[in-house]
Amino acid sequence: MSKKPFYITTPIYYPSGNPHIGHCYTTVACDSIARYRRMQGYDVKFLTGTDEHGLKIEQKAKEKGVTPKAYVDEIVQIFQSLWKTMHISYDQYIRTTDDYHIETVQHIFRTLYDKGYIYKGEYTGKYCTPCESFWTPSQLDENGCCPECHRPVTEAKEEAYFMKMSPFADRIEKLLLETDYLQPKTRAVELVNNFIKPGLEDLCVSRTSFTWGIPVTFDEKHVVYVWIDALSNYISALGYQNHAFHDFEKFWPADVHMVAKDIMRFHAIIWPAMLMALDLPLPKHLAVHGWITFNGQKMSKSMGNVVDPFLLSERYGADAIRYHILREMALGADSSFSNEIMINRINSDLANGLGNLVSRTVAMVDKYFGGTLPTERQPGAFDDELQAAALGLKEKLESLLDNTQLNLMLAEIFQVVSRANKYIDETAPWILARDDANRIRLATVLYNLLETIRMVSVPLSAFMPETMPKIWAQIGASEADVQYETLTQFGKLPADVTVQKGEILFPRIDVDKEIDELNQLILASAPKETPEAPAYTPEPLAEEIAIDTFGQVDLRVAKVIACEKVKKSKKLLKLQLDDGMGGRQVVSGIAPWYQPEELIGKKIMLVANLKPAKLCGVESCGMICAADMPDGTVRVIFPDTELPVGAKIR
Ligand code: ME8
Repeated sequence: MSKKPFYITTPIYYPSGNPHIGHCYTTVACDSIARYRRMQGYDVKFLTGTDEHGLKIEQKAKEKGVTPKAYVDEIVQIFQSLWKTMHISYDQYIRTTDDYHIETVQHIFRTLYDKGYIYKGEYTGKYCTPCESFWTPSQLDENGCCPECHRPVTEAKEEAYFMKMSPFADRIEKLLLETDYLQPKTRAVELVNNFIKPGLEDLCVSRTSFTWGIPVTFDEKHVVYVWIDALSNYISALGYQNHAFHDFEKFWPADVHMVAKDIMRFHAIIWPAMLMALDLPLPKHLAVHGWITFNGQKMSKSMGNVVDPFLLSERYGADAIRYHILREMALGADSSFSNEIMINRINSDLANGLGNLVSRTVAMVDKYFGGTLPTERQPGAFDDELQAAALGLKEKLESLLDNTQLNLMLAEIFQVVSRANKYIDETAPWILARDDANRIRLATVLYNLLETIRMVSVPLSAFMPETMPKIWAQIGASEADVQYETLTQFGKLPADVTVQKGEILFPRIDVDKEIDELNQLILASAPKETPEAPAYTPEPLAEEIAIDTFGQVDLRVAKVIACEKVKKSKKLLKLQLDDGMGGRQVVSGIAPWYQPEELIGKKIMLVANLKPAKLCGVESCGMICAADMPDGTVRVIFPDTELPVGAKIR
């Protein structure tokens, strides 16, 4: 019987800067789904790639003095190397500069024109260059800026092609409100109210003010609007209207497009309209997740140094990072990233939970039975409960997977891990081992533990593909023992299984030491004041003086690179500052009024020549300026963000 096809896609990312942890989230989530579906026996196609046209790329390339193609080629390599590091098992990597994609886009544009859905007109309106999006005045935010990224928009007026949207409005409204296309559904109402109810406006689908795009074949001064170009990737990759691939019949419609909320509108309205206009079936699901935030803002390229996925996976392993980001994000909600939360989670779930379960179990089989269990069994208390937990997993996971609730899948799996660790405490194998009469019971307990490890490791291999084969080697599981179908069977490992002690899977991390080291690394890699910025040499520190006059105090601008609470203190925050002079640590009594994340990235005023002191045992080299509010609270003084770090305040 031929396998059922399953087609899943990430967005194609802009190669306009290095990939960051936000890109990792979508890609790792899709990878885990793709791996799970493959395990279930689907014929999976997993697509990712890069969206390489548009004004933004053209401008960046110009700034660097290279061609747009040379510019994107370099960044695409970094994306691909990150996906290798993160064990992303994509089946195809599409680049919108690939010939076959260009062929498809040109064909789509022509077809929509021939069908009368695209017409020529004049565009006047607002354009957000970073988002490559046109907006009507009513869609702008309260400051007249882009409603997505809140940056200023520009006035645009030019001859342009438009796509009629109104013929599709009713069908799109039904798609959003009456089907389960959009996951989670809560977002559908918001889209309908904001974009469809006020009247779906025609979409400007070509540009003439720049050239880095796909030319309109019948009017070459126009290039195709980057979103029409980009969205088409999902079908050009299958060979729709091109000669390179022949998978369209097999894989279309897609089973899952996964994106974050910033680009939901394009996938929930424009993409369905394009497909309707082309008379093509619509994708089955659009899974929309929230943002990984840092400092309360969407994690973006500029924060790449604070949360660099290459650095994190080098220190903790790609699987730990994959686990952490998937576990933290609930579909639809944002998830706030912090190194401390990540390290604590690695310690609690992976080192103490899973890692400890495997190493304790294998060590006991080794110690009490020389590595190979005897075949006799003696069931006892707690066995049924453990088995039921392990056997119940498959059904729960499948239903969560259908709703793209990956965080809950991991929560379910780790509940079984906890159950198994509890079973060790309940059955106390070390006590059983004291009396030879308990030998068979002891072997049964250890076998049950090995089986439970096997049964959690199978679904976990979709999420942590590097670690599970190591576990299988340790618990003596063969390839046949870890097939997905075996999840219905408790007792698959051979009765006389032989274990193999192995490396520690997730070494425990010393949180304080690690955070300090990370901060040092972050500080070292922090972009110094941009080289293009006017050169500025901070004045040397003033000599230490008696404290009379204000002028004797050396005040400087500094930037908060990292910040965390001081343990055992309700009042103190510990801040790592870039002061333009090599960096320093300051402790400040502002914890009642500020969350650490709120301060990271901000510039502050620093009393820079204060004698170092210890507060709560933590060294503080300077003081942060703050002022009292009438209500007794305290506000930090944030100077003009354009002031260079190290600037002397007079
Ligand atoms: O929008 N948290 O590309 P893009 C979570 N080229 N996910 C994030 C994220 C964050 N902080 N930041 C980015 C584009 N992402 C277009 C897409 S598709 C036809 C064209 C992820 O490089 C998330 O999936 O700006 C988001 O939707 C995508 O990156 C946008 O990436």
